[in-house]
Amino acid sequence: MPLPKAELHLHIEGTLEPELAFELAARNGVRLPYADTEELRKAYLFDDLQSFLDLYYSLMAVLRTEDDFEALAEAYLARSAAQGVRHAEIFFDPQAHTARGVPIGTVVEGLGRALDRSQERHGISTGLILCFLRDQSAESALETLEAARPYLDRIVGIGLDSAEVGHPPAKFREVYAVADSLGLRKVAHAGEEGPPSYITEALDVLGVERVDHGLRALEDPSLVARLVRDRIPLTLCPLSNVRLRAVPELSAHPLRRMMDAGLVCTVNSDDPAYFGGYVGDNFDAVGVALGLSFEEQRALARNSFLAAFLEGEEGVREG
Ligand code: ES4
Ligand code: ZN
Repeated sequence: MPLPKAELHLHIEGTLEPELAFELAARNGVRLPYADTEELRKAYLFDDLQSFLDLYYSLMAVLRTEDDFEALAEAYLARSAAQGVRHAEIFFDPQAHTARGVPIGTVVEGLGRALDRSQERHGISTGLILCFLRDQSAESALETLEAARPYLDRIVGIGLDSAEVGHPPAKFREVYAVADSLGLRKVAHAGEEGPPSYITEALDVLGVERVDHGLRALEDPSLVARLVRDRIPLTLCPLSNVRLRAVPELSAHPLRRMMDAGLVCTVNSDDPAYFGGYVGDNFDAVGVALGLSFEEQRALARNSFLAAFLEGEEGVREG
């Protein structure tokens, strides 16, 4: 039996498996520049974040209808249930779809169909986190939040993703302030490829409650002290970090050092279709590579519930 866990760092578009991509391409009359799933899988060799993002955005061309987004979310929920996921806070990238002429309502309503029956069918409670693409303008982020207003009852929070370096958190000060006034929870990717100062800025300027990745936090001891003191959770993604070459190999991953420093760490899958595994696979792989005991793995799983935006539960900062 896998450990019960919450998944807090998961891009739903990053769960698009090659088989489903080809199925949706055929259904929608979209031509993919790969002969078959095998050839597509061979393209999953990345040098860095950008080389992954290029493929990630291009493959989204197959996602067009509510049915497509429903199928995508249903497949993720079924797979993650088998790996012990009981709660999932799911990122989505509306700008990657609206830019292609797919309205945000199609995305949210389609995903929502699968999420609405998730508790009953898979035993997984869910929430959506709307992510802004940081390599797009601050104005576009504000327009996206406006377009999302009719769907806010489905959305627990906002996040910030895509190409990090050169797009510091402060660029999005205004949209985070508006989201805060709407009662949305706040997270942001920071310190994946970008410097530790981006983590500090996400806390100071955006007021984030969790940091996505935060991998480079250890480079700044005063930042580590602050994250420990304020019990700010980090959503780490070990297999992602190896595939995108943020760490050279899993045995060199800083997770254990971060846990030993007293940081509130969680383990997540990021884009499981692209990075070689779902969240249980991440636990297993990093557990072996770093020699994590069962107790240590259980602490990581417990952290995931404490760090979740679950109503009426004891939160990590209160507990
Ligand atoms: C992402 Cl691994 C990663 N980093 C930043 N943005 C992303 N969007 C999807 N996966
Ligand atoms: Zn991510």
